[in-house]
Amino acid sequence: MLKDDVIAGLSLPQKALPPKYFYDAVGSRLFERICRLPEYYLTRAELALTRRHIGSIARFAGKGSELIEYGSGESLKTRLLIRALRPSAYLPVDISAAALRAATQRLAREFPRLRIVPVHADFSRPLELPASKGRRIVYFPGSTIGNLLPEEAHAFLSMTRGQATRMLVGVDLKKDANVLHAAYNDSRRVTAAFNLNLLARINRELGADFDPRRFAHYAFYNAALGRVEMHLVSLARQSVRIARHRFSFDAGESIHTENSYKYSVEDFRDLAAAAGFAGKKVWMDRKGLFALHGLINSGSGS
Ligand code: AVJ
Repeated sequence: MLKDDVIAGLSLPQKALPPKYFYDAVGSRLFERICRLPEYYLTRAELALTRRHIGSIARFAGKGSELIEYGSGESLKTRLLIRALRPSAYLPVDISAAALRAATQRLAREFPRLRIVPVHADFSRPLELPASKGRRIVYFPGSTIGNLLPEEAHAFLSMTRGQATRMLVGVDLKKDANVLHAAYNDSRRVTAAFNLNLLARINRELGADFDPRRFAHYAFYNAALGRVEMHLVSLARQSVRIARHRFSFDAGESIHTENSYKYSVEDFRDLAAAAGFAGKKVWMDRKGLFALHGLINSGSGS
């Protein structure tokens, strides 16, 4: 599927690669470093708001419910939530088998009585979850939803409507473009390494011959579309071989590797409403950088 997606993406008029492929072992480690960067406020802001509002978040989620998390979290905020919620089961859903295993093992050690049901799946497509034994809450933190186009986010929310009546979604807020720019152009160039690792991964796994030194990390806030875009820009006219395919790049031509949509509270509530969810609660950090939305399935009557 990496191969098919790479061939298809590089065949588009605007070359593009899906951001879910950032997270191989090297990329996952780079992402953890991004989360600790001074410029990358998202992780700290979401953790701060979770600490600050954990009581009301857990009450909204319903103590003792089954907790479904998209993008398996062995993270601090997930552990806070588990401690406060005491879920009857925890179902982490992740595309990466390695990440899923690591999260499961670590949480099993920390919460020996918690029933953990790992689900290895790509949630950019509809998926079936194991049958539930009770009330369920979906947790989708980290502004991962920002990677989806609005129409994809709509489809994802509609799918989860069949899985739980309530949902918690972490969403990065719109803010000063300079703050956004710094977060995706850090001075240590970790984000650049994260972006460029995608080419190295394609070399490793598909035997391609990308020269990552001939591409540059480029990230900017596209205000008209409300998203940060990441690209890899070709520094020269060149061609690259992948399996039996060749792809040509003009100097300055880019591969679009990620969108990171930013939503005001209003924007996100409108998106959720169109997918059948009412925005019931919203929690923020003190600086107003990041939001956690508490959504209720509009048809559920609860
Ligand atoms: C994990 C998708 C929320 O978009 O901010 C970090 C990934 N990309 N730096 C984000 C990312 C560049 C991140 N998400």
